[in-house]
Amino acid sequence: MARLRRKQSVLLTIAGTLLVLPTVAIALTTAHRDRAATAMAPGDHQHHHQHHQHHHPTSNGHGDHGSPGEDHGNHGNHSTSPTQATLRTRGTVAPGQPIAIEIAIAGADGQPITAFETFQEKQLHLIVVRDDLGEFIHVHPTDRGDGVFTLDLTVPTAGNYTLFADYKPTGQGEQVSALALAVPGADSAAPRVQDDRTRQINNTQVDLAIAPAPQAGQSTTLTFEIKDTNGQPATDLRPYLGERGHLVIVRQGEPRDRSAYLHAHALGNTPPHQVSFHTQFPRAGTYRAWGQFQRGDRLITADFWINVP
Ligand SMILES: [Cu+2]
Repeated sequence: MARLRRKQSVLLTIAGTLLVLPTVAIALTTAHRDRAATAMAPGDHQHHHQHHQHHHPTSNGHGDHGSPGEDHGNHGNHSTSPTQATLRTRGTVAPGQPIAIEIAIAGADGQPITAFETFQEKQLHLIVVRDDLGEFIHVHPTDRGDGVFTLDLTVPTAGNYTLFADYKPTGQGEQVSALALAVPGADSAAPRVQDDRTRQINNTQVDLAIAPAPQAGQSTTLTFEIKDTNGQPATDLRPYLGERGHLVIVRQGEPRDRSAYLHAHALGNTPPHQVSFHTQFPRAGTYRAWGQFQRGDRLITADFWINVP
């Protein structure tokens, strides 16, 4: 990753995937001092592909490979098409100030995808995580209507970030695209891994229980208990984005593709102050989980580190 800073460039890596299909990946590089928008030319795919592979040397079986054209040739018998997402930034990319970003969604044929299903009240959910898991942002870019989503994104600290765009083109399943964004600046302090299972956020206490104990490849259930700091169960939990809560889990380390991202859906049949999520950690590693819950008019984000052997 330090390689990026030495080159003083912003690397924008684009990986669009379908859930079970191999990833279609595109990457492009642009000098960060270039204030002009960087457009992707169709012929650029091959040129930048090698750079992308270099950046993600440990792609797994679902990892990044091939240009959209190659993918179509190799997997043309699938009934749905993979999508590709392209990240563009305008202006200066720096911490603490808005970064104008555009995320363009296209089909394998390169044509923009303009129709998206609303799920969890939005058409695109964007989870922004610093690659050492030190920062987490959950935002919803605006659909411009032409296959491009826009947002002014402010990240608090410098570093290498991955943007996980979660969306459903109409008639297709949920898709997750991983997009890399390098934010130049002073090195950020590495986050402290805490393995306790209690968080206090203002007057709210959130306890996490995981049963059975997490293990790579095994299903497990994460249950969050939301209480007042005096121990009384919360009675004012409301739906957040149409569900009892949201849970995003991201794995530390390479590869920074969609395989690092887990998004679980809340189960319905739990007591009013508990929210449970069923998930499976696909591989061993260090993960960080962010549970988000609406208490009255306040959004609570409770984070926990999870070591998966
Ligand atoms: Cu969202």
